[in-house]
Amino acid sequence: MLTRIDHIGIACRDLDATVEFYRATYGFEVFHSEVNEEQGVREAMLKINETSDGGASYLQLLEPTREDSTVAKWLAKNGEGVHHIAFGTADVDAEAAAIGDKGVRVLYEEPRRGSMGSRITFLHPKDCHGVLTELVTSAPVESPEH
Ligand code: V0V
Ligand code: CO
Repeated sequence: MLTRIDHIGIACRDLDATVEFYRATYGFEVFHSEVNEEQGVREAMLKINETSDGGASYLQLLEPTREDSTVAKWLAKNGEGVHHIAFGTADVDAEAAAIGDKGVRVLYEEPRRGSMGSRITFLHPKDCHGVLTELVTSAPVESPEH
């Protein structure tokens, strides 16, 4: 089951300037930031709300780290803007398999590493009415020490 919007991915040319826009305009603060070399992005997660399944919802601001990355290619063609939407699920493997069985192209054979230790995969935008769609299982919440 897909239970929430995990994040909306927004492609930008200058991460620091875009973070500052979201802070100054809306008051959103950076909850987490990292570089994902495999995906070719430097990213900032701005937490928008908590949800009931242990995950939260974020805006994911994405700046390309190299010219041959998917986000750099997308920016060159479209300019800045909404790049993808990500749905949260407790079981990305099962969801990807079930959606793949419906004829939608799943881009990765096995989910890969996403933001904050999550496991992610993508569905081809051409099979999703033009929307690059990501499926995410967030990292398990660590139980408090006793
Ligand atoms: C490409 N297309 C898109 C699109 N990117 N349509 C909607 N939204 C997008 N973001 C369209 C493009 O306009 C073309 O349509 C067609 O798909 C083929 O695109 P292309 O430019 O030739 O590019 P490809 O085929 O080399 O790559 C497209 C795919 C690629 C979707 C396969 O971007 C990909 O593998 N994306 C998944 C990985 C990713 O995006 N990582 C960055 C975020 P026409 O012109 O033929 O009609 S990383 C992330 O989210 C993380 C780490 C996280 O959440 O934790
Ligand atoms: Co994403």
